[in-house]
Amino acid sequence: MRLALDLASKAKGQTDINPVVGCVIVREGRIVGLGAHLRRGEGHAEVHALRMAGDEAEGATAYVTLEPCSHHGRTPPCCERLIEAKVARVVVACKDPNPQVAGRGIDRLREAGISVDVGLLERESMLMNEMFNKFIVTRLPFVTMKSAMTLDGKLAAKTGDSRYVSGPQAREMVHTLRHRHMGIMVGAETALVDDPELTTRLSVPAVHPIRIVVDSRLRLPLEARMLQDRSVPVLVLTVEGSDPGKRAALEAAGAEVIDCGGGSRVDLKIAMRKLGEREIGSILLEGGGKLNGAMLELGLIDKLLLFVAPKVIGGQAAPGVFQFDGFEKMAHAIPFRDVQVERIGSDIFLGGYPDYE
Ligand code: AOF
Ligand code: ZN
Repeated sequence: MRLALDLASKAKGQTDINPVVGCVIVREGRIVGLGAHLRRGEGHAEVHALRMAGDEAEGATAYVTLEPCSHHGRTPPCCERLIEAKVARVVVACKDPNPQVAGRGIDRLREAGISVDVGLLERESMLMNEMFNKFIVTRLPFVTMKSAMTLDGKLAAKTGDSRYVSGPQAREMVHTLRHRHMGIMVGAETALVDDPELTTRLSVPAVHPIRIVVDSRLRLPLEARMLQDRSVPVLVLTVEGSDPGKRAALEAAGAEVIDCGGGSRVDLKIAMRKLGEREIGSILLEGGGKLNGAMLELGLIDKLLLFVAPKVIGGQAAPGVFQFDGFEKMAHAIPFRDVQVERIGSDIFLGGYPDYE
């Protein structure tokens, strides 16, 4: 199962809204088949592993990181393939939360006389697919907020300069994160001040996320760097009735402009729903402070990844990592659970999940 999880983890970021899944088939103490789901619409992990195993699948044990599917999606059901191949036993790490499966795959295998064990390395498998697990049930994107801040919680100096808060190792990790999310989102302010490309730049080829700018007043300049590269879409989220001239110009420059409510500011809940409808299953939120604050206040951030650089920049006007009205009492602060801490180069990495209860 560890090997199956390992295979699955290598495909992170390339399966679209689909989960990453690995499968290892073992017979009489030997591995006879290996597989991973590599791309939405193409073979599931079990199919690849069964093909490799051929006749040796008969009487074998299949280790799968996710419950074999029971539905006809873009590909036929895996549980039927396992039954046809006469596998004797299937070990599953965790159940598939997809309402079209949700235990039916396991039931089907058992009905066919196959012995099924569920729960081996379950936590690892669930964690690996946390984005899929949310999206497939809610149809809303899983939002990971990533930020780099100084010890005094600042994203930039009072002048706006932010190159760089964190060190090179932390910055490299950010590009891996971009590869693993379907969308990347920033506020108009960040787009104006930093003029980011928002592409994935690793030492190896990688997948670029769809770029999303929250821009109520359509302030994104036509010269913005992200508009120069048309190979990756740019979505501009705005409000009904924002400047029609600017809207037409942005569209002519290749951006897609999407209305999210009729207020003075983008309704972020509507925004998440509309992005979900477009099957953007995961979003990396890269600030700035106002957008981070608004997203947190609305309970729209699922996970936080923070790089804390051990330095102080100071400045009343220097932007803080979460800007919102705030709470009256420390007891009302939003706590984070499952907090993980690591050293990344000279920085401190902190991960966790906001608990909005
Ligand atoms: C498996 N093995 O390797 C994967 C599974 O429409 P499709 O064919 O792309 O199927 C997608 C659904 O199948 C997905 O939502 C999830 O429930 C399941 N994924 N199941 O048995 C796999 N990737
Ligand atoms: Zn399947």
